Amino acid sequence: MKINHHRIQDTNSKDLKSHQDHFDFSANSLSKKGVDINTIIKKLQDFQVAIPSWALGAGGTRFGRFSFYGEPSSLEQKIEDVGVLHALTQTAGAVSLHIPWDIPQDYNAIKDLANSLDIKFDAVNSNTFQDQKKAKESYKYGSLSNATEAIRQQAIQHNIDVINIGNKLGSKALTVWLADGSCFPGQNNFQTAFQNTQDSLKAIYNRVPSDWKLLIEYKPYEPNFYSTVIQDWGTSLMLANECGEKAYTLVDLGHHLPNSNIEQIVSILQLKGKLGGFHFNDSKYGDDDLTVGSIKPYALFLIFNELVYGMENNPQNPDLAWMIDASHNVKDPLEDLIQSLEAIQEAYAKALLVDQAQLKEAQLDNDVVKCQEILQDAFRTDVRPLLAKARLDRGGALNPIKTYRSLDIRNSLIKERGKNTVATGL
Ligand code: PSV
Ligand code: MN
Ligand code: MN
Repeated sequence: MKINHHRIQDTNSKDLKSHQDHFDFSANSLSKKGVDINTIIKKLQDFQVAIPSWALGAGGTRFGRFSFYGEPSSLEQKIEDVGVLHALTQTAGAVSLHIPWDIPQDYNAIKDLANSLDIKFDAVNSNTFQDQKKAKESYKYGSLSNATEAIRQQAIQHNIDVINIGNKLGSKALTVWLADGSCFPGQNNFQTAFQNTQDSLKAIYNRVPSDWKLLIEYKPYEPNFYSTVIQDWGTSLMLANECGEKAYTLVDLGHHLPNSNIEQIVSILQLKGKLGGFHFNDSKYGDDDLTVGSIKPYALFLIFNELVYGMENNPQNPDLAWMIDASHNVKDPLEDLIQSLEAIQEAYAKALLVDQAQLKEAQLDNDVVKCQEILQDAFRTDVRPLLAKARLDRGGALNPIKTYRSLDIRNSLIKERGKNTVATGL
């Protein structure tokens, strides 16, 4: 399924006049404040977020899964779905694959398809949290941290295989997320588990191509509920430092204990030049993987404020691998991803509005009230007309959800793929 760009333009035409009015109003008021609108629009257009292959089907929970029908059941179909998202939003120009769920059969055909939809291959993700069919060893008690050498070796080899697959597609990063840990006190020796993980990661790192990054993701709990080997950003940073300069920490918004100051974490990692990737989602309680910005939009804005500061002031930190990491049970996954993409762009645009020079001055004056006013003034600005303009100029939809619905895309997918589709995923 491929969206015809003319159909997007047709849908846009009905809303062009009201968009123009809203845009003119925003552009005028922001210009009066000295904001360079065109630079912001260009930055929004350049900001591309990878869609994970596992978010395109209804995710479900361990209690059940309710299909949305017409979900993709092959890698080709997953890439086509990302193509739909990208055509509408113009901000989903990459896909992140999970191996072995997404092993390509025909590399050239997959690359051609992605190319035709203007989609790049972002970080590849390894999977040592599930046992695979025909695997000799089990990861029930851990993978890279396991006390048994043969199990560690199998997990190391899997990561090397993932690098080789990613290399053939043009990926430039390997993301390692480990479920390793323990469920009960005494089950594991913390030091041995950490040391094994460090040694295993180093063995993988030695096989990372020179123009690649190794992204090390952390998470405090789940699926293990007593301890997790790579539990927090400090542990991830220690491991990245041990591995070397191509290794970085990856921050997933859902992987923190309640009330953690994530904006401070990303800020310090950038200062140290060690923030490599970012997984967007939102949560109320834990790793809920909810739609980005649906629960804590102000926190997301504060995080973006630090990311923007880092992108402008920390040349020691590389470009980040941006990805949405969410899975859903009750929404059409494509609609949900459109909402997430919009929330990301919105937080980014608002962070770009923060007057950094004024903020610095207010900080030096210890004018706490003014500091807060500067941030909240940016946060309270309606930037949606800027986002719409950024999309429109690239051929995207003025209102992606509305266009998705008026083009009846889900029903076309159901007609094409049928009802009984099963997407590979969590
Ligand atoms: C784990 O909760 C996680 O967020 C990691 O990023 C994984 O790669 C992803 O989910 C899906 O496996
Ligand atoms: Mn993640
Ligand atoms: Mn997660």
